[in-house]
Amino acid sequence: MSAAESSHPLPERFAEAGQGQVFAFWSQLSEEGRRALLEQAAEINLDEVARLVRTLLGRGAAPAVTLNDLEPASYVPRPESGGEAAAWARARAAGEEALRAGKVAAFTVAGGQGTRLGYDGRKGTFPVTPLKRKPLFQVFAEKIKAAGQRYGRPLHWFIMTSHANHAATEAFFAAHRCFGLDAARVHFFRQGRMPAVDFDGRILLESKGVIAMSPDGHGGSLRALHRSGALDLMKSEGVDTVSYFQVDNPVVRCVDPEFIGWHRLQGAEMSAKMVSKAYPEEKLGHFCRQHGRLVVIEYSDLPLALQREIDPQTGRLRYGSGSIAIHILDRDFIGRMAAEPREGAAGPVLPFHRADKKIATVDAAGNPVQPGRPNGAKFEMFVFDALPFARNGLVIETQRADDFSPVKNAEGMDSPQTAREDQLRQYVRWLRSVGAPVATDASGLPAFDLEVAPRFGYDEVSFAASWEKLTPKPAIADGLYLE
Ligand code: UD2
Repeated sequence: MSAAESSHPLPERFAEAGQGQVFAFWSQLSEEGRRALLEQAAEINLDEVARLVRTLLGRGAAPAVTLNDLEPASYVPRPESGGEAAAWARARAAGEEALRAGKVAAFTVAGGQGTRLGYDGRKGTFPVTPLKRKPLFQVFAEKIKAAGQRYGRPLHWFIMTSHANHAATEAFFAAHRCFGLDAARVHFFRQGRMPAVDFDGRILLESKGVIAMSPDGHGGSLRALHRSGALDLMKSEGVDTVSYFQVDNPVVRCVDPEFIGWHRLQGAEMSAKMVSKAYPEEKLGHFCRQHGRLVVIEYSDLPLALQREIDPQTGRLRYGSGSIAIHILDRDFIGRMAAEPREGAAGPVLPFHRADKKIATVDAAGNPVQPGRPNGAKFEMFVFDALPFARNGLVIETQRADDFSPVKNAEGMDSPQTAREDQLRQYVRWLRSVGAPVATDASGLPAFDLEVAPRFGYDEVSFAASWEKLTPKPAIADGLYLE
């Protein structure tokens, strides 16, 4: 052991925790390599890793998700599906009031790896609009700016990145001057990471001096908001309500007054939007009640037989209430959920999920190994696992067309093509709502391209307001860009 190693407490702590292999190649590393390894090692909470190994990997480990005592959760239906219109109007008014008072911040999780889209972890830079090919981040930036103008209070926007895409994300915004937003109100922070372990619970090295680390899941956003100082900043700015959405969804309403209003009027600490699943196998979480608490059971955890089960009373899917990953969270609730658990300490703890993966590593001699089948596990937290801990957790219905068309796959379902078509259909609906005729096919698609800039309209209400002021009205034709 070298002088540098013996003088540093970390290698000894790892050895005591049975993780000494992390420093197996120490003597072969350069000074810089050693510093980098120590830095990585310092990110790791060894008690937490030991707990996860015991509870998720150990013999007799309890499954992370159980299905006993499960029933569908209730939700607040929209007026079109029988909900009370006056209550929705009250919610809208309350949400608008909160926006006018500057109490709301937007929050995007953009730390995913974007593997399915094949876009190298920088999904927010993906060009997504039909005509102008604006990237996802620009779409959100313009919606957030427009909402700030509408309510007379510019919004703060928090963006969670990963270690892999942080620098590229910041550079992208800098190159585009934050797409017209005040840079002082756009905040980037990196999410946490977790080490991958083999099936005996030993932390894996990716190479001799690099630990195999991966993002800790979007649930890690709660800790990262706290750690980065974002929660303190919100407090000093009078923000108490956080509007959470994913980077892959161009049609999302980044701050939806009805949703914000329902959350606040119901005194909820966390709320979620639901849509009816389009088909039983659609890859959405399921809103359920379990042991009296609101939970989301991910599509991969709910057996297909249950996903396909029909409720005989309604003739519809029994577990048809799908989570589209749009939430409102109270700032103080995030703070409570963000505490990293200490062994044996009480308090709410966001659970980790285990995912078995093929993890590139090194053998005992330090030679690279590319496994052909899973050789270890990664650990991730999911933000919706905070719901059961929330006081008055709430689910409201939304119309899919107004909130959800994700870009996940290169082709087919949930692809750039489907998102493009859904944006076009949305513009057509807005135009028709103000009486402008647009010819479409049976699926609502126009025969030509058009686009509406968020500053002209980012929902039906803001679109109608701009349209009314527009003179003369433009011809609805190929290439129409309303801005
Ligand atoms: C997510 C939900 C699913 C449904 C669907 C809607 C999970 C586990 N499932 O499925 O129930 O709501 O979305 O679109 O979330 N991210 C990070 N850091 C990470 C991992 C992910 O920031 O460590 C972000 C990622 O950039 C993206 C979002 O979280 O914005 C969703 O991640 P995903 O694509 O892995 O989730 P998906 O599509 O399996």
